[in-house]
Amino acid sequence: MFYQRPTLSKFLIEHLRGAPSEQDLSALLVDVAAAVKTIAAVVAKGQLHFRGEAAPDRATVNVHGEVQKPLDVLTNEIVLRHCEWGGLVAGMVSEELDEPYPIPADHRRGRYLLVFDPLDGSSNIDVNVSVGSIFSVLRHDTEAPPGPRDYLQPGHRQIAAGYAIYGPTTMLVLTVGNGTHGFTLDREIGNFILTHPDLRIPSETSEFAINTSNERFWEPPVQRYVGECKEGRSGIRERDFNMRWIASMVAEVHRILMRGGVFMYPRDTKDPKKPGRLRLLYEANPMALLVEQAGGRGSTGRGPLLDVQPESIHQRIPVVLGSHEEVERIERYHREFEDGTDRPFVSPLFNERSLFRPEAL
Ligand code: AFP
Repeated sequence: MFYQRPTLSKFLIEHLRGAPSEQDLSALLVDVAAAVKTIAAVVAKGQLHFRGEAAPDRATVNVHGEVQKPLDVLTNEIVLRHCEWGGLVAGMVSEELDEPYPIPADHRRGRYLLVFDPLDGSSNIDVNVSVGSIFSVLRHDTEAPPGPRDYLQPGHRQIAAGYAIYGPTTMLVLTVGNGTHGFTLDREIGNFILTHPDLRIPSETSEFAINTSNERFWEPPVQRYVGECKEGRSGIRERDFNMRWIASMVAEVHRILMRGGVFMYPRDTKDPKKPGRLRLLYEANPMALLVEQAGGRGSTGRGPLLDVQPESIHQRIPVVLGSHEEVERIERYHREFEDGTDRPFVSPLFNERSLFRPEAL
């Protein structure tokens, strides 16, 4: 029966029993789950949330110069309120806040740093497509209040990471360092139930996700990889591929955890000032940890995402993650591009590959 499946709390107690120093981690993740339940309720109301009047059109702008939707601001508040009071975190960084959030003086500070994107994919809110929240937990072992530099830890220093996806069902997918596990919100009892233990990403896939409207801005190794996928069985991959693009990273990563695939938001020349669109601390790092804990791989295209030393709290980074074999192939194409050995695949002479395919000779 459903009641025999572990709840989130039971799972955390069992998985953190051997780490007495992480009992606070269990409590923090329960607070994050409570914030997620509140956000799920707000997101599910859609326009009803504004009690009949039109959604407020006061546009605010976040640190990235992006227009903030009312829900961006509200969901940010929800996470801050749920996580600031418990004496578990020393400070927080949010995509929606220019600077790190200090814990109010009337609350005790804890030993963790919470870094989050409260509503990822929010440009999909108005069209009722799945959106999500992404979070990452880092350690802060000193009594002093954290400064910006305390958050600049490489992804392999995360002690927990996860996302919520607000779709037909609300799910919480997380890792505390021993596998990636999925919980489904049972609204009748208001609890997250373990429904997807030990998720594993197939190492091989025939499905890729990328915003192909940026194709002319991609670097040659990405153009090469996507071009081969599009050639399908008529090209060197000798099998057809499927493409998806939801424009909601949480939904793309969730699909990859459920059935494999590769997600790319690579470096492009569209805006030379930006090395990528996605943020390292609260999008790329938590997703890369979840994917690698499920047997996949997270990369910048040129190296492991989890090894990147952050330089600023809102730093952007190129992202390639998913099925191990495909990510390794994309990394190889970047190496071959850098050392010039990819020429036979990209020179104009060979662009018309049909002239040089064995069966065509
Ligand atoms: P928003 O939160 O502004 O909707 O951005 C979502 C996102 O950061 C990520 O979730 C998507 O994968 C990516 O941007 C979509 O980017 P494009 O709109 O350029 O396709």
